Amino acid sequence: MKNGMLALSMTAVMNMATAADVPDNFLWGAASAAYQVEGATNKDGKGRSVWDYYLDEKHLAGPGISGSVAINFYDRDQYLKDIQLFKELGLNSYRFSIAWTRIIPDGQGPVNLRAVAHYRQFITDLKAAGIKPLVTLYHWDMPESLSAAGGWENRESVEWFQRYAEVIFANFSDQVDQFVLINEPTVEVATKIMAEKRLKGEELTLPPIVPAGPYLETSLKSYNHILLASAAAAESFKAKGYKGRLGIALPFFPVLTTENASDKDKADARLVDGILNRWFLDAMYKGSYPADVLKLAADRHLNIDVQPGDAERIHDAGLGFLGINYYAPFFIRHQKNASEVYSPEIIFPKNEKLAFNGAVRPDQFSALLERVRDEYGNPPVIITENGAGFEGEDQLTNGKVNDVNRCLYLVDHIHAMRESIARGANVQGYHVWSSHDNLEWLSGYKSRFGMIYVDYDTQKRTPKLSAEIYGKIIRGENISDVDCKSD
Ligand code: GCO
Repeated sequence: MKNGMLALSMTAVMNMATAADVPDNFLWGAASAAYQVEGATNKDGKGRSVWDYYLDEKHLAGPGISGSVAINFYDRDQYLKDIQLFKELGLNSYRFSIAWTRIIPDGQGPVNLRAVAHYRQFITDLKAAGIKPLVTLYHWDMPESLSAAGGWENRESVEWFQRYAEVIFANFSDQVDQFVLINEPTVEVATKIMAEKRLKGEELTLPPIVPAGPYLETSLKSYNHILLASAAAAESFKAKGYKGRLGIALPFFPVLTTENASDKDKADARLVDGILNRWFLDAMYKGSYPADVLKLAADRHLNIDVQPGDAERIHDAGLGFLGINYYAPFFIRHQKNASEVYSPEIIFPKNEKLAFNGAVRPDQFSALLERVRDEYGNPPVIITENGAGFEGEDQLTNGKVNDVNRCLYLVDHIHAMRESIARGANVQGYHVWSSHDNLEWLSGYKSRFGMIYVDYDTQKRTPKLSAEIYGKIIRGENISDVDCKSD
């Protein structure tokens, strides 16, 4: 074999993303969230969530854009067809969320049995197709009245959520043995800040996902309450002796600086890592909040409502798995001429390939998984979200959608995950965000993330190239980058 050919075949081997080398009973899945897919926002006695308010009433994503129809996933005729597509794809796991406002329409009052029956039927239908449910209790859709009472900024949210979680466990734990309690605290808080700004007619260019300045206090306070709410739910689960395991889905952002970063850039990057990543991991696995972030809050006299015993309580709740949502790293630098010591800003280096949620960096996915292995005792991990969308990519032409960039993204990230598993990371499942194109919050329907294309006018579904290739990976075929080609 000529040297060149050897190099070529080595590359193909290196980039192979097969289903081999994953633990037994590995979950190969896809994910979605209630408000992004269900529609039927007035059906079966549903109450209003803050997203009904933001989009249906206040049109924050633009005129006529809301979750009132979405991809019609609440409808059984429709979702049965979707489950059939999942089955054809080979999924053995599906992550979806239950809407709090369907189960307890006003957030705190009586339980709505029609909604309980709906989700019980959905779970029965999934399981009949051989697909295991991974059920998220809360994916951003805070009941409107509770949001008006301060939402996660109010310490009472811990009890609000605990009661809701108790209702879910009582009604579903005979059918479901793995629950994700809360989804993506940091991104939810940032999105809410952005929505509230829009309500006032102001616009932020980016959601304040890297909290600084006026947003730091609100963010840290909410993160603490969200972690406490998860701990409280886990205490109830344990006290009742339910069988199964609980987790929380956290979006992690490896924090990078660019070449020639200054000491100030590096110091800000370290704090951003403290706020977005270590804040959660340290509390859960070490029983303390990171000292550098607490000092920053103290120096600024912020009221973040961290009380003695909070972090220990979060640690002692002992969640059974860590849900990781990974999309992209952040590149951080210190803002020019900033008066505050900690004044980070996100930058998008020109040499990076960019998806909607940031730079495409599978190497950082591996680095994250191995950091959790090395610094946090290698807990069981389920990848609860990983995926991408690219400007202008999802075009339906002659009945096909050749989403080559999404396909490459998935192949390369699954490969990176598999390498980390081979190096000992305790990863037990992987879920693509998302099964279908759906409502991307304040961005409306423009940004597509699905493996299944949705025509929003007709609700017709078309599995994309990425779905076909993901199915092959699940079936154990040797897939590499070269398989992601349009035909
Ligand atoms: C989440 C995510 C999803 C998004 C996805 C694509 O909170 O889990 O924000 O809801 O749709 O991350 O941006």
